[in-house]
Amino acid sequence: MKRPLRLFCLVLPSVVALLSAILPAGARAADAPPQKPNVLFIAIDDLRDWVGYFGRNPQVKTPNFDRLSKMGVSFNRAYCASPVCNPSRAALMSGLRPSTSGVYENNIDFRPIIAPDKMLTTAFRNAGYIVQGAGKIYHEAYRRDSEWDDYLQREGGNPKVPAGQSDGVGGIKFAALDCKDEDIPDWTIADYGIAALAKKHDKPFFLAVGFHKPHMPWNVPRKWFDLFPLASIQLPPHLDNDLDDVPPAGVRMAHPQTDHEPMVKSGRWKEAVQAYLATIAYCDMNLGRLLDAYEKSPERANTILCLWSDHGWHLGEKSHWRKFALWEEATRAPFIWIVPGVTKPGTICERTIDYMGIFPTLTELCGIPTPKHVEFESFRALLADPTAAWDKPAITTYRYKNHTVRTAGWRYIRYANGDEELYDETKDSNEYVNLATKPEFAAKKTELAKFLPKTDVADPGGPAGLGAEAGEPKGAKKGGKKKKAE
Ligand SMILES: [Ca+2]
Repeated sequence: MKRPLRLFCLVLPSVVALLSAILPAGARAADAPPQKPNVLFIAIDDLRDWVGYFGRNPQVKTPNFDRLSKMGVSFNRAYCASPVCNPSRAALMSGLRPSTSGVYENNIDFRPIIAPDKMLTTAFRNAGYIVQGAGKIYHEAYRRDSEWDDYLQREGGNPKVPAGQSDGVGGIKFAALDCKDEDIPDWTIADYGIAALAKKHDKPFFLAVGFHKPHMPWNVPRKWFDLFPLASIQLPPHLDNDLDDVPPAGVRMAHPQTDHEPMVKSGRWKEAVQAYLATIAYCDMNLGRLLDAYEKSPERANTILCLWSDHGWHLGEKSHWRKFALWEEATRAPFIWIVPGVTKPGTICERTIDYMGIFPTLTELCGIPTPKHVEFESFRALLADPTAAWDKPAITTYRYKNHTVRTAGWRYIRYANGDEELYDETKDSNEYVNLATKPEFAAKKTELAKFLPKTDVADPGGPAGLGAEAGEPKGAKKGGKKKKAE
């Protein structure tokens, strides 16, 4: 660079700074850096890959998820850090994996373990954002109001199933109700988001809206059930003997005797599927109300939207129900982003995404320093170009030392006792055939095992969950975290 030009470049920033300081606000607006982007952060509870864009279940009715999907980038292979509400959410919000924090289960209160200053909310507040929320962002009982500038305090309770009416089969709770959409807390939670989006803000905002549905109980107004006539309900693809080649630690996770066997015996499996579909449709309606507000928002052009569900759900696949497992149904979840100026409408990303990337991606997009403790890296490049190179697998952990590694083509599971599963996703997307015992796949297992977490903090809640049941070596060292399970 020639000397006069270089001198000019050195002096220019000082001149700009000086002018900014002396000119009135209106005069320098054109030169001012754009305001940091706002964030609409939408959490869904227990919504598996039964959303239109996945093409996984043709029965689903999700017009508003589909509408959102057409507005931004939808991820086909996004995986939670843990297939359980509290550990999934604590990890996503803190940037610390369950195997690092020891927050493995719902009964482990993360608050004494992970300080508020580690949290995504704190990173945004420190950057000058107004941070507000409603509904379920963290597992309900563990919310810290001190993390938020404002939080919806009264969202109401779920309507009750009338006496004498069946409320489901065992622990799988479902019933069509004669109530109104407004009677369910998610309506009020959406209202909070709608009101916040309608306001003009003088500071950038981080607005978190956490819907409870389709978490159980699957109790929503009857009209949502009527969208899915029982006679038309298809059971999810499954093999009755699918667990035959699953090792003992995996069978313990499936525990068919708890939910699946009673469900089959009751003859109500299709009713349960209908109820989950109905509850997803109810959730979709509230998402639509929120999207209307987002599209009308005065700050729409500068507002990022990030939607995630905390994990997936089984409805009888592998004779398993609920989350609490390391297979595709429990670990994969809907994940959709709109980033003004970055994402292209209606694009699908096939790369494997680990939810641990949410924190650093949001901070990067908003020009906020990513705290050092955050364990993963930003996937901003995939938001800009969903086909960009990306070779990071997604890791999911359930209880102490049980992990799964998901790459584009493979799933590898290793339980605490050393039991393993391996699935070739290109040929077997239902994960029916466990290849882990076949010698010709030894090298593939070794390759995938390299991605397993290097740290496995002992379960602070006591016995190391399935690890212990599955024959964890006696005398395994307990970590320093002393919090008792509640
Ligand atoms: Ca099988």
